[in-house]
Amino acid sequence: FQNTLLCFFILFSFNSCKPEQEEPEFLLRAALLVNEEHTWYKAFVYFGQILEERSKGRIKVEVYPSEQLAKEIEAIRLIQADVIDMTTTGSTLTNWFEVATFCELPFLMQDSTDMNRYINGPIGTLMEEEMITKSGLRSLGHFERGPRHLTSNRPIRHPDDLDGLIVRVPNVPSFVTLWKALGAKPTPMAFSEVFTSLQQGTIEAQENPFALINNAGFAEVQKYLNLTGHVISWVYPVIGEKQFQRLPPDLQKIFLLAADDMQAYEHRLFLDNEKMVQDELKAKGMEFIEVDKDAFQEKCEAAIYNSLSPEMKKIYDQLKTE
Ligand code: CS2
Repeated sequence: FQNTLLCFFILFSFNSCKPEQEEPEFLLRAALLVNEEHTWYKAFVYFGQILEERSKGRIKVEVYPSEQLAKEIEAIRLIQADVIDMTTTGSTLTNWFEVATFCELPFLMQDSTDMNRYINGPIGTLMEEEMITKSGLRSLGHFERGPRHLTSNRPIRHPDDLDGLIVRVPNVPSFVTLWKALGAKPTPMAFSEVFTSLQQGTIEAQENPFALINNAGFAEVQKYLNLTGHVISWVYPVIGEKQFQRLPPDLQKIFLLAADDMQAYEHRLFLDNEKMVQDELKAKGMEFIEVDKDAFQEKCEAAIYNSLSPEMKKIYDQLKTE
């Protein structure tokens, strides 16, 4: 609640700072968890530029980085409450509908070919439908991410090395199941709290793709990058369905085409960036550790499967045999 108040305050004061500027017909606010250097942020800024151009100034986008406006879960709630309009999200949506778990289910996908098959297949369609009906959000495409890896201050080569390690995870049930099964102590926490918590030692480790590890400056507080690659995933840039429906048909068309262009733009940035961020992380002193991936997978597979509802188990079995 406090955050909601703060958010109203920020929005109000931002608006009242620029009375001389004419208000666009549609002002859309996006709350992102990444900072200004990350490809998602750059993609949203690009989206705003082409939308403003193509709508002849009728649509304007404001992008707020680093969870300044809202943390992921709050951002979803604020979009549902029609206070803000857009964000990026993925398996956090499992808190609203279970099928979202497949965006980031550990050891489910092997590579981006699998990923695209899921996104463009029946499971992707179901996810986008439930996103609208169960969480009031509309997908604007997807941003592919690199594999998630574990960072820590002692090398982790095998699940036995975890031994109660306190690992921060996003607020997503499958991540808790995974790290518990592996022998760590998973602690769900918003992304913007991770750096300070690592610094203060209330958590000892976290897991994310290279780009986000670099973006958040974790190299300053974590020595080892253990190449667990436990999750291959994507996130959805989203807008509130209410907000989308408020746009007249001509602007909806412009909006959806611009969203496709945003996705293509982000994907080019992502591919260019992937190798570069690894070099940067090494230059900042992180040591890359090869891990026994099979041991990780074997130790958690049953627990993850058993945590799924019967309906989700059916989908899982189907995905695995495709
Ligand atoms: C991020 C998120 O918080 C994090 O660690 O990597 O994007 C995470 O993947 C999500 O919560 C997905 O919804």
